[in-house]
Amino acid sequence: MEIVVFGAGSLGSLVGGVLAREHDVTLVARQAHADAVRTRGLRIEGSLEAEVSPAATTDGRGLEADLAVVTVKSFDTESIAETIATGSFDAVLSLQNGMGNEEVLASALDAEVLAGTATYGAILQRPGIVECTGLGKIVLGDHRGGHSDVADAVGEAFSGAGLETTVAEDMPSRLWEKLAVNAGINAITALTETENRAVLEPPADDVARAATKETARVARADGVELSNREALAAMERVAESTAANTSSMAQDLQVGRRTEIDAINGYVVDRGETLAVETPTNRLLAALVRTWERGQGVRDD
Ligand code: KPL
Repeated sequence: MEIVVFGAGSLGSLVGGVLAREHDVTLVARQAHADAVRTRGLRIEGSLEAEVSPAATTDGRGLEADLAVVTVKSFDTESIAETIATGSFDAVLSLQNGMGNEEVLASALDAEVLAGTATYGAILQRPGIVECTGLGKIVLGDHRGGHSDVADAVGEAFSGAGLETTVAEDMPSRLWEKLAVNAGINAITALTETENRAVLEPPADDVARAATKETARVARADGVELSNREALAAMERVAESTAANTSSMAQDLQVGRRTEIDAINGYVVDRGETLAVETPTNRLLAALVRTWERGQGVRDD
C-alpha cells in the first residue's frame, strides 16, 4: 500500500516507520527530521526496534497515495486538510487526539475518512530517531460508525506491518472513550511535569477520575453509551500500560509548544455547556493549561 503520513512527529514517525517495513511510506515532517530521514533513514528505538528508509519531505502538497495518515496536532487539522486536498488519496485516517478532526477532514476531502485511536507511546528523540516507549494498539474504522471495506483493508495493512490493529464499527464511542482517557491524563501530567503513572496515585488520582467521569457524562448526554465505570477503566488501563511515558501534552509543555487543550478538556467544557452538563474539573484544567500557553506567548485568544 502507498501511504503518506502528514505530521510525522512522535506518533506519526513511529507509525510511519513501522508501516515502512512493509509498505511504500512517505513522511511529511519538519525540515530537520525530513533531512535526517532522507540522508540516514529512520531509526526506531525501544520496543519496535528497526532501521527503515521511508521517503521524507517537508512539502505535503500534490501527493498521491492509497492512504493519508493524519497525525498533526488538532489545531492544524484545517490547514492540513487543505494541503491533502491538493493531492489525491483514496482514504484518509485521522490518528489524532481530540474530537472533531474527522468532520474537518471529511468536509474538505472527497476521500473516505476513517477515525482511529492509537495508544502507542512515542517520543521523537532527535531528527531521524523515534523511540517506542510503550506498545499499545490502534483501533480504526469509519468515522461515523458502521462497516467499511476500506477500514478492513487499512487494518490488514497495519497488522501486516506489525502494528497491533483492530477494526471497529463503533468509532464514535471509541473516540469519546479516548477523549475521556486524554482528559484524565494529559493536562495533569503536563501541568505537574510527571509521567502518566502520576494519575494513578494520590493526590492526582481524584482529579484524573473527576475529569474522566465528567467526560463520560458529556458523552452520554451526546447520545454515546459510555458508563463512568468503562471510562475510568479505560483511563486507568492506559495510564498503567504507559506508566513511564510522558503524555503528548507534557511533551508539548516541556518544549514550550502550544497544546491540544482546546480539543481535549476544552472540548469537554464546550460540549458540556451545549448539553447542560457541568464540567468543573475539565474547566479548571483547561483554564490552567491555557494560562500557561498565554504566558509562553503560544496563544493569543
Ligand atoms: O494519547 C496519549 C497522549 O499522550 O496524548 C496517551 C494515551 C495519554 C499516552 O500518553
